[in-house]
Amino acid sequence: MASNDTRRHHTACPLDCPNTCALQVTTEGGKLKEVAGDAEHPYTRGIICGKVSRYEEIQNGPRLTSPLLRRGEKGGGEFFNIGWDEALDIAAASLRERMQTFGSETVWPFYYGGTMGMVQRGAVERLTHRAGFSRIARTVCAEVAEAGWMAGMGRMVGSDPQDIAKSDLVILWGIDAAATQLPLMGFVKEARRRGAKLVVVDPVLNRSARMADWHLALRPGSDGALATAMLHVLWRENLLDRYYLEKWSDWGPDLESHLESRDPQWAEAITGIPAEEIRRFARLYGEVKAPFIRLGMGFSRQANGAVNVHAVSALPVARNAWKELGGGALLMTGGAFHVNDAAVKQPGFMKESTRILDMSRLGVWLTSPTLEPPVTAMMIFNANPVATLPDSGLVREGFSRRDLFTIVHEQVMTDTARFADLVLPATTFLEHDDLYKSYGQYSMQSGWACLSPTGLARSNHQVVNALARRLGYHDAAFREDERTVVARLLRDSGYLPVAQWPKGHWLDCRPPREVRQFQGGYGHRDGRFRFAPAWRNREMPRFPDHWPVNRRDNLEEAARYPLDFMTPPAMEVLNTTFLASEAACKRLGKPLLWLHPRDAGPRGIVSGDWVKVENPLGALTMKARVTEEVRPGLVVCYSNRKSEDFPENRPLNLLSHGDRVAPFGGVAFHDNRVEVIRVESQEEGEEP
Ligand SMILES: Nc1nc2c(c(=O)[nH]1)N[C@H]1C(S)=C(S)[C@@H](COP(=O)(O)OP(=O)(O)OC[C@H]3O[C@@H](n4cnc5c(=O)[nH]c(N)nc54)[C@H](O)[C@@H]3O)O[C@H]1N2
Ligand SMILES: Nc1nc2c(c(=O)[nH]1)N[C@H]1C(S)=C(S)[C@@H](COP(=O)(O)OP(=O)(O)OC[C@H]3O[C@@H](n4cnc5c(=O)[nH]c(N)nc54)[C@H](O)[C@@H]3O)O[C@H]1N2
Ligand code: SF4
Ligand SMILES: [Mo]
Repeated sequence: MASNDTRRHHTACPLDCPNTCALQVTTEGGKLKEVAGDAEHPYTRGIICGKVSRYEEIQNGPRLTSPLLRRGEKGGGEFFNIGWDEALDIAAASLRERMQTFGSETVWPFYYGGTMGMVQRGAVERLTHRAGFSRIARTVCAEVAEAGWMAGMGRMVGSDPQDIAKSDLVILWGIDAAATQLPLMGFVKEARRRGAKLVVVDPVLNRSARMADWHLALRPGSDGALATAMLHVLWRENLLDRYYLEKWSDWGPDLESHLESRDPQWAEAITGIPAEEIRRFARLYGEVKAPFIRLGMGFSRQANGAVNVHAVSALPVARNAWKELGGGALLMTGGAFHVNDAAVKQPGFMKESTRILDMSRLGVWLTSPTLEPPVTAMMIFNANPVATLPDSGLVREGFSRRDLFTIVHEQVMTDTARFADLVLPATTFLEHDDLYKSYGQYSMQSGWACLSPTGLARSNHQVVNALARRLGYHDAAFREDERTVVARLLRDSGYLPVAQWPKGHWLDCRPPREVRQFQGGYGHRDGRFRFAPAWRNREMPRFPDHWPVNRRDNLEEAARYPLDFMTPPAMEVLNTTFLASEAACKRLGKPLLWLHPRDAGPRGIVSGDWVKVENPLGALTMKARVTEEVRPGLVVCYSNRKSEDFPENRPLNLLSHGDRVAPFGGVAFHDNRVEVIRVESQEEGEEP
């Protein structure tokens, strides 16, 4: 690619974002020139976010270009360059030594969402299976929302997001689509041009709520109460589809007697929304033709999140909102892709079942005196756990352990890479091949490399294969290239090879309308939606309800730490991806604590003051932004953040507790409690 020519390439956005946008990339003389949305893709329609349209800030930005070996203290971030051969020798020797002393499970490969490409993301699993390393339960993001949706529906599909354009009532529920799902908003705007109303259910007057016709600013963690009271109204006012419920659900007299007491008055006390407003919302929902609820994962990040997601998912069922195109609901689309990724992960390599460690409890595992065998080596791909996991004080303590050998494969220097013994430079999606499904729309896409690797960067796939061979595993699976794996994965899954896809770079995987809109029943064996889910956890309420298990329901803690604290995603970054770019950080600005005048006043806080935000896990100092955009009693700091952003040199998740969320684990990132105290200025306070 040495010539000076301009070329256009198709690929897909690899980031952990439901849109998985189809991209058109222009390169010139072997350099990235432009990243734009593909106008021909029916969901992307040429619209992508500002983060990725400025991808050159990462691609040509502060990239890691060579393997690095730690020089100073753990976490000090001092390294020197070494070659790949030496790096792989050191890695293999360190792993082997620990495996001999403690057994193979002492090694814990860890990965999450840096790239969502199926070949790169899951690559390390085949080595995990082959070597008998500890496995990972990937719970940090979708676990709770998935549990809530699957409990009732039994299948992870939903209405096509493109059909939002045909809806007459769009409800964004616990999702800040205007910040996190820009392409989706195109369809919302189209619906509104045709007369649809937009309702946002969110404790914060977020970007989406500012555009809405109606904003229901409920208390965090009270969505179950709101949805249950809506069911009450639909039932009492004969807005149910009785025929549909009879055929495709377990609706019955027990549920009706449960709903009896769950009226809007009851929900007002829990949600903080006036009963009359709840009644009006339920009627509107029951009376329009094609209401579409886009459920976000935002509202699942609460201790009672699964119960709340289930309760909201019951609404389209109750009135059969699925009947018309443009109606229904969507959480995620993952169930539409029947992928067999054995070619990537090689589950057959696992001789004996090895233990599975929950990623969200990484801090606990690394500091546990009793875990047997202890984790003494980690290999981290696609993730920045020091910043993104809860209880980050404990995570940091774990990574500081002298006896822990940590390998981090990264594109840029991060909070986590700083704690590595060995840092390996990673390619970007423009430099490696992969195949992408999506969790927010229904197409599969291919993405081939269009640039040469930067410096000595290598892909996840290549690093895994090279390391496997150094460890003495000579299976054919550790010799194949990425395209071969893509081809095999497609064949094993029953999909056409990429070269035969009718639309070129993407494949329409949309399930038929009666499947995605549940006109032929739900995913459970009896085909019925479950208003009474078979929750594994017996303490969970039998029917849609309010489940008071959140931080504020622990009265002792709630009294000492009187404010709810949430850390929803910021528009300018994607988790911590882009935080390595100075320009992106500038756009993001310094961390701000949003608090309501009613909470600021008694604490003597005005906008621009320095405040200390504290709870039993720690304290972080940031500036205050006094605003009515948050509810009284709620404070918010947009995420995610690196340690450097705070004078304490600790990441935002210092303040996030890591308690497991029912029923299967996951993190209640938006369910924390804090107290806020004004502190003397550390520098001239300017108005944020
Ligand atoms: N407080 C708070 N914390 C949160 C959340 C929140 O809302 N609030 N959200 C949570 C959610 S939803 C999620 S999904 C997690 C995300 O947590 P993580 O998955 O840890 O996400 P990122 O911080 O984006 O880290 C991804 C890293 O992978 C690197 N990377 C990208 N591509 C590649 C590649 O091809 N190879 C390799 N080796 N590395 C690559 C990037 O440079 C980046 O540093 O964070 C969670 N943390
Ligand atoms: N710009 C940007 N885009 C992103 C990300 C990012 O970090 N930045 N992260 C990506 C990732 S990994 C994911 S998983 C998705 C997540 O994206 P979504 O599924 O869209 O969810 P969020 O946007 O995280 O939802 C955040 C909203 O939930 C609200 N919320 C919090 N608690 C509650 C509650 O109890 N009830 C209700 N009703 N609302 C509540 C918050 O106020 C906030 O407005 O976004 C992806 N896209
Ligand atoms: S909106 Fe999401 S999928 Fe689309 S380009 Fe931006 S980060 Fe990627
Ligand atoms: Mo996520």
